[in-house]
Amino acid sequence: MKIERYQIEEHNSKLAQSHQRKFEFLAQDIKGTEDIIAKLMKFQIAIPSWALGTGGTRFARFSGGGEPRSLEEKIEDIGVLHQLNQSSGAISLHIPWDIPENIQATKVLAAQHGLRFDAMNSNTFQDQPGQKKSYKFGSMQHVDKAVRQQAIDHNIEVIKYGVDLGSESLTVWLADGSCFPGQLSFKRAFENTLESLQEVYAALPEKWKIFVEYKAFEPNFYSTTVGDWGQSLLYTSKLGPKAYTLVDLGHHLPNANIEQIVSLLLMEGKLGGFHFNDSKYGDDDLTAGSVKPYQLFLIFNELVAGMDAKGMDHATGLGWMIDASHNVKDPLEDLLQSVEAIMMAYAQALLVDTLGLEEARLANDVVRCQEILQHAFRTDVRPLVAEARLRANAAVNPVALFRELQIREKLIGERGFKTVATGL
Ligand SMILES: [Mn+2]
Repeated sequence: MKIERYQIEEHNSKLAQSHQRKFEFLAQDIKGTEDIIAKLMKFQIAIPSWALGTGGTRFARFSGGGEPRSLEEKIEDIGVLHQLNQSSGAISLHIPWDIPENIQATKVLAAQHGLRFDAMNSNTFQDQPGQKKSYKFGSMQHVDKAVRQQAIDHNIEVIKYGVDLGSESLTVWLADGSCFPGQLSFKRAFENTLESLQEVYAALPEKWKIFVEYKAFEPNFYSTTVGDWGQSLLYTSKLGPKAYTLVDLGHHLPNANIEQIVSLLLMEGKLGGFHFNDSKYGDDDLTAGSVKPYQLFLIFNELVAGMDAKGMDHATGLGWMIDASHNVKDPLEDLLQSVEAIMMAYAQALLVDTLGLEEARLANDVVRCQEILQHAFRTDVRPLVAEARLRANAAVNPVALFRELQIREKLIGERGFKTVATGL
């Protein structure tokens, strides 16, 4: 499924007048509009291969129609998203859910859709068919070296697939932990995990990064072996310069100050990647910006400030990815909404009067600090983000065009009603 260029142009010309009016009105009050638009056009967010189908809850999964049945169809779906917004130019693969059968063909297909391969994701949180040892009691933390070795070997295999595809990073998320007090020694679990990670680290090619993702808890957990940013930072500091902490927005305890975490990790040069989603309670994997858009803006404000302080390129300095699950929405529409919300938070952060904020902070002018931040947050930046899309030959309104072109109906026509994408 590919969108024709004229279809995007027709859509854009219908909206041209109203868009132009809104954009010009907004641009009058913004300093450095062209610079902001250039940054927005460069910023790309990787789409995870597992977010293209309907996700499951702990109890059920209600699959939608026309879901991708293979890695090729997943790449095609992200290609459609990228055509619509020109901001989703990367795919993040999960092994073993998405093992490429023909590496060369997979690379060619991705290139045809303008996509590169972002971080590779390993999986030691499930037992796979034919697997010798079970991860029931953990993987890298396991008391049995043979289980740990299996987890290490798997991660090294994932790196090899990544090398072949042109990826340059590995994300490790472990569901290791315990369900009951006394079940494991915290110290031994940490030491075993560190030793396992060290073996994976040793297998990283030059230029590669390893991201250690943390998560506060699973619903049945008593302890988590990589439970918060402190534990992740401890692992990544001990591992070495290629190891970084990855922040997944949904992996914190309620009310955690994520923007502060982000700021300090950046200060230490240890923030590597980001997983976007939103939640009301914990790890709900909802659409980015759908519940707490102000928090998303505050996080971006710290990201931009921290990256600028270190002279990092916003687009390439960190790994940007969505990690979400779609239970009631069309996954592709949901991903378009997530990308839009991320771009808006980024655009708002670029509007912040950083010099004024710094002055106000040093003068203890708390009111002024709030005025500056909220002025940026309350600016309707949608025309700015749409202008960036327009200039990149994407759609002024991606969700509207997705519906106008009846893309889901066409995918159902091609793939059928009863399709289930691989993943959770
Ligand atoms: Mn994640």
